[in-house]
Amino acid sequence: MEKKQLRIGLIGCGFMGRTHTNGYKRVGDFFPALQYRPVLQAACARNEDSVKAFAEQWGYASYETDWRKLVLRDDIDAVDICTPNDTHAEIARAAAAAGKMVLCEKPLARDLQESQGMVDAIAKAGVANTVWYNYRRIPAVTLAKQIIASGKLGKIFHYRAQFLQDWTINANLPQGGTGLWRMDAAVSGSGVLGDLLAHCIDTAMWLNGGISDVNGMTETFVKERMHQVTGKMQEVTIDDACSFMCRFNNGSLGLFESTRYARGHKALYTFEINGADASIRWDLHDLNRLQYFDNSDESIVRGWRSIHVTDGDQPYMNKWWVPGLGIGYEHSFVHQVADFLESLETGKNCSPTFAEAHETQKVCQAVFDSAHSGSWKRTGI
Ligand code: SOE
Repeated sequence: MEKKQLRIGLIGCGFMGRTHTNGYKRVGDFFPALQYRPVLQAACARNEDSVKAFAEQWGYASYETDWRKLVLRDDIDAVDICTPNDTHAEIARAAAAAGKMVLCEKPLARDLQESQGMVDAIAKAGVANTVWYNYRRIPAVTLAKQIIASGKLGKIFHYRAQFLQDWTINANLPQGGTGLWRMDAAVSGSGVLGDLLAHCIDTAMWLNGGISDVNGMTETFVKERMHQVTGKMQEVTIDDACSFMCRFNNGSLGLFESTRYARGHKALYTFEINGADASIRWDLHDLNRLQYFDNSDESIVRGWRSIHVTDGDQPYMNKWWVPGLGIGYEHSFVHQVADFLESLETGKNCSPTFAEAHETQKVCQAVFDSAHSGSWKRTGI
């Protein structure tokens, strides 16, 4: 069958540029029934040498050094934004106005005002859109969603999540500039709140519904760092650590923690949900497994089951190898591409849309406001 082309214009050729491109390249081989096929039409970054090298290495047909030119090109159907957070809003608005589909890396924006503008621009243009909260599409996490939706957990009491890293403990690590823009709040909007907790919040609201009230705290452990761009010692304005407690609309209580100061942890995302009848637990370092406790099991064998989510009946797994053989982090991006392409066939949204990611932004904003005021804040969700 002749495939319909989806010509991709990728902006930003760093870590996320690679994960997304790998998704575009792999999807056709592993999801052959899809009607659409991504075409690597153009890559874009400011530095000509590096974008040229990236385009050659990954197989893009052309490259640009100015994103404004890229979003206006007639031979681009979808713009994929993999740039630092301070550019997401402007690029997304321009791409939508040019009638392009828009895929955007998380977090959607630096703050609520920016993300609202993006949601409005997308709605006005009526273009297909999605935000890369990739962890939803790890099969064990998608299975958790299915188990919860089936009602097996019963009434939910608790939701607990952590995202722990340790890469900024060294006080001599500079801030700002290439590779370190996540350390500069002017560019990133926030520290671990937008970078790590946003993932936890996205998964949590997908699994357990809206978060209504939050009470948060933040800390910046290293107060000054050399800024790579200015060459000067400057105040650090990101949150190095951020935790919050919250209430969900379904009556359950939540506890969330993220930090870049948990020595020994490189990227440990975990969550646990406790219901009246069953509990679920997941750990990124053992991503093919879902831990499941079902209180209705016969008492002599009752205990935590460790489900190896690699069977063809389980989400996405009939597309990969044979039961028992695991997959990895990169597959979550392949799955998101597959779901986006499928959404173009069905006309249904590919979740999370910009509007859904804006809800995550509302929680982040409320946590930020709470941490700065020392009081509970409503999210408005
Ligand atoms: C930061 O270190 C980071 O790469 C985040 O930006 C990603 O979103 C997260 O998935 C892993 O950690």
